[in-house]
Amino acid sequence: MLIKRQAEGIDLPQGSEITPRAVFESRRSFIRQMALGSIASGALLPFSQNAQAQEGGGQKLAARPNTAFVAMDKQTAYKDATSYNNFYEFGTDKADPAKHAGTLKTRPWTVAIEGEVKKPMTLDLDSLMKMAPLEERIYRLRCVEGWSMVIPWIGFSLSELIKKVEPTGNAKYVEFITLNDKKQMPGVYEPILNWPYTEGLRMDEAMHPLALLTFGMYGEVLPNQNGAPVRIVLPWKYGFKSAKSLVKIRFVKEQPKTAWSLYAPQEYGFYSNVNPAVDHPRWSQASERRIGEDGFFNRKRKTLMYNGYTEVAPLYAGMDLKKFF
Ligand SMILES: Nc1nc2c(c(=O)[nH]1)N[C@H]1C(S)=C(S)[C@@H](COP(=O)(O)O)O[C@H]1N2
Ligand SMILES: [Mo]
Repeated sequence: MLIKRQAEGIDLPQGSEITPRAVFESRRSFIRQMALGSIASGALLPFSQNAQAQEGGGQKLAARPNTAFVAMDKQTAYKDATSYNNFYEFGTDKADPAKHAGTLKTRPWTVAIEGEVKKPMTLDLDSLMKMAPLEERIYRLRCVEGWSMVIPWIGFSLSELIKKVEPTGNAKYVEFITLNDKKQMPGVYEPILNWPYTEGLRMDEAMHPLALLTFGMYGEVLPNQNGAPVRIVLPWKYGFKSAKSLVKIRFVKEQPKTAWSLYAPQEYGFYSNVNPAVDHPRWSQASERRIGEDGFFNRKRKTLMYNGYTEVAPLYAGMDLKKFF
């Protein structure tokens, strides 16, 4: 997230709009060669390229690939996905989470499921992970700041958990509450956000099969900087909705307050669906930079409605998406 303290231009997308002539020329020759077929297009080789995305040497986590949820884009390199992060509890620089999240103790860990449910429960991590079979799904994730990644996540649909706790008729929203512990998280000494970091979804959004309760990535358990030991991943929404290191999932009647909308309500709405037609008040959302692809030949790509996950459109039928941003 871009914090306003950093205003004065440095928080705007940098570099890629300015194209020196030499780069422009070589790009043209590159495009010509592409057209002649002498350079293979990465977009046509997702699997061979993806084999190079690699893993990190963490604890392995087995999962069955779910081919119904496979972004065909080239995967982000493991190294990039684990060294360029937003996790403000560990600092606001992109490199901070990888540097500082080593102090996060991810076991023992419990997640409390409470509120408007017939079966409230507090589960340890192993019981939570056994609620449904683990799947690998390759999702794009698009940060509100204008960059994106493509990551092979491991988890199962949040709906699997929701069905087991049996929400009551009063459950209209789900609130996600994350760990707030000064001893483990140096960033929470800074009063940037109203800790704990919280997020939320409307019930029908939470039940959408795309919403992934996530325990791993790249064949391994989640690295701490990516939200270990359990997070949510919502690929059609801006990245900040995908809350990391969850400790509580609460079913509620009213739309919950969320950390970023409390911080700047005019900038970060409750829905925060990826939408290239609705700009952030301080920058355009029409395009994005794919992390790891910002070399000479890569132009910014167009941001897609719902980040390309148009199957969620019925959830928002009839809503004014400028108003409910
Ligand atoms: N608890 C918590 N969750 C968080 C954040 C955070 O600061 N704290 N940052 C969010 C933002 S802005 C983004 S873009 C994604 C980044 O996830 P990644 O680092 O795994 O790519 O995590 C989201 N989840
Ligand atoms: Mo983000």
